Amino acid sequence: MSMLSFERKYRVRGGTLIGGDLFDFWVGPFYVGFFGVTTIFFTLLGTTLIIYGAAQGPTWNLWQINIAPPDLSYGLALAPLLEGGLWQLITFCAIGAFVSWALREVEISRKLGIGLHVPFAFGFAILAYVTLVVFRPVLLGAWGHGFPYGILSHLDWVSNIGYQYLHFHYNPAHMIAVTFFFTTTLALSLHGALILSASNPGEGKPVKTPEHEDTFFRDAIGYSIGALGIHRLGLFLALASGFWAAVCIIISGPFWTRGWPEWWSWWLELPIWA
Ligand code: UQ1
Repeated sequence: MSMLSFERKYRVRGGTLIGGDLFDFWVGPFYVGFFGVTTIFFTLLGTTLIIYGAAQGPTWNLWQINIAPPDLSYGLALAPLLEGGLWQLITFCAIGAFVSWALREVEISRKLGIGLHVPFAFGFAILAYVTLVVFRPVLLGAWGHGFPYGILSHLDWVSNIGYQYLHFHYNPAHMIAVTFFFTTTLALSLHGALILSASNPGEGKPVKTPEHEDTFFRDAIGYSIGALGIHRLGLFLALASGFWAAVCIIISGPFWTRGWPEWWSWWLELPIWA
């Protein structure tokens, strides 16, 4: 079915989570919906606040612009606008925009009658962000534990947190997260390469079939996970990356305050060495 007649068939009302027919329409190619409106609202407000924050100085250098969270002394209270209050409002807008976008994905999926895998996957990205700027600061008792909004400043924050725990690569959850991130790139490079290889057999030759794809891996390693399986594996690896990334930072501080290398003392203290 051509895309044009497909869209005519599926662009029907219904599937909304809230508001019934209100905002249940398209603008050009884009579905709007109640959550499209809230996405635009939070995005425009948040972006305006970022620009207002940048305008307070001291620089317009894109790399150096920084909007910092409140001082630790403010705890979990609201701070004055120019002393971290902007960061708090921007964080609120960011979460509002991300969650709105996820719910708009849910509405589109419901209209199409497909699964909710896409908003579910995006939910893990939201979880990772909210872990950094809400869950961990709340557990530590101050918004000041959130990361600053700036290109270089957020890198400095990550570096400082790393040194605070002496050597972050000894964080076991960080090890698991890094392993999942790398395995995700391995899986997608294998998958992308395999699909392109079957689709490009050489000029004038017919495109090859999924049997060819299976056979390549059976010949190479004695096992093929299958055309659907590789996508299940890919989604799992990517979600596990984000999940363990969230775990590795939420345990740093709230559940482990010393250097991460020291965590491994449990190994040296095993009775088997005695
Ligand atoms: C695979 O087995 C497979 O099934 C045919 C694919 O689908 C097209 C793939 O993309 C890949 C990469 C594999 C190989 C993966 C494993 C885990 C054996």
